[in-house]
Amino acid sequence: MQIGLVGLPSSGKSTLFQTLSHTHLDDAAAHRQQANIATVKVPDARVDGLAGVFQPKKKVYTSTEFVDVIGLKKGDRDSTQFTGVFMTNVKTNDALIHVVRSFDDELYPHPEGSVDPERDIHILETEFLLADLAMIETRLEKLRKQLQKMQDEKLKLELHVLEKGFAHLEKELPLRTLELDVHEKRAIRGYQFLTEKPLLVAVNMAEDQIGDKDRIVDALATTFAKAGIAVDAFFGKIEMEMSQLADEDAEVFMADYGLKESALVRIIGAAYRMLGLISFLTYGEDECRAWTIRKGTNAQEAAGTIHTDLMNRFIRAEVVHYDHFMADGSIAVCKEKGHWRLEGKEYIVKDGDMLTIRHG
Ligand SMILES: Nc1nc2c(ncn2[C@@H]2O[C@H](COP(=O)(O)OP(=O)(O)OP(=O)(O)O)[C@@H](O)[C@H]2O)c(=O)[nH]1
Ligand SMILES: [Mg+2]
Repeated sequence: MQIGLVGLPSSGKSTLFQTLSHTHLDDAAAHRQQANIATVKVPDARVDGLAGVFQPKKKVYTSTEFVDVIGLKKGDRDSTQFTGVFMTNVKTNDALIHVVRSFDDELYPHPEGSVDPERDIHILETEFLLADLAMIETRLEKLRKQLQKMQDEKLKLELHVLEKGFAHLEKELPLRTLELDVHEKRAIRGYQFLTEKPLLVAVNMAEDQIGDKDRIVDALATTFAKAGIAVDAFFGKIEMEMSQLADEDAEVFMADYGLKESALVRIIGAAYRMLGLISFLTYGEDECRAWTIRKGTNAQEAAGTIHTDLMNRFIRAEVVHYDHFMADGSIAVCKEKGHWRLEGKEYIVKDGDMLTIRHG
């Protein structure tokens, strides 16, 4: 999974990037005209829980990539930077986090002259919307010409979906809220439209806004719900400091600010929910490990994420839920209590299921 951090200049993208990836960027890297990329382990306390029981040789978390993209200003969609550096680094992302500034700091003036998160969300959404419109317009022209010369069912479907998309964007609605069936979705997947990507707004707050956090987040979430946008908040300056502390120190620091989880855990959790992702676990004395799948994946497909051989030679899956296992204390007790069971290939895997694949 790859998640891009986008936003206006000086909104705190590089600050959040460093917080999430526990890296340190020098000034040049934080503002340079190309993207910073980091692979980050997805924290999962369940992997630690299993490791405590099985004492495996290896603990493996899933990972995700964060991309710190250059800042974008109003009107940038017409610039070469937008079509070049920005698009290359954003198109391939599975989801976007729009970092919006809510802190005020004279040292780093806001490019729009004042702090206004709602306006900034609109600015970026509008840039993306106009970029998608322009792309569809060009493509529609070509498609119509092609279809005059020859009849092709695939191209006809593409034309139909793009026309639908165009009308939707003209109503100032992002493509992520356009209802399409699987065939229609597939017909335009190659375009990787910006407004089609799942979007989480991360409001970068000043320390003294802690008491207002929920109110600000709820208000923005209500305003942007119809655009299919999720909203969360972080405290750029202090959370970056926390991310550089040892775990125990960071916990004390976080508690002082009333934060229950690190920015990384909160943001990854939000990204998983947005993308409809869950994790299942495998366990044993060799390795305890988390695997990411889409909600709705069946046991045979889940086996395929471990190895294609396991999918092809799938017989049954031994399944026990992590919560049951930890409460019961061992597989033997899980079996006694009926918490351990055998499931066939059609079984829909749940978040936190511990699987062992029986294969031929
Ligand atoms: N006071 C305060 N300053 C912050 C906060 N978050 C970021 N900053 C500062 O604001 C400046 C800009 O932050 P960056 O993270 O570099 O912003 P950016 O979005 O990456 O900026 P560009 O890459 O130039 O577009 C930095 O000097 C940060 O230290 C915050 O929560 N409070
Ligand atoms: Mg930056």
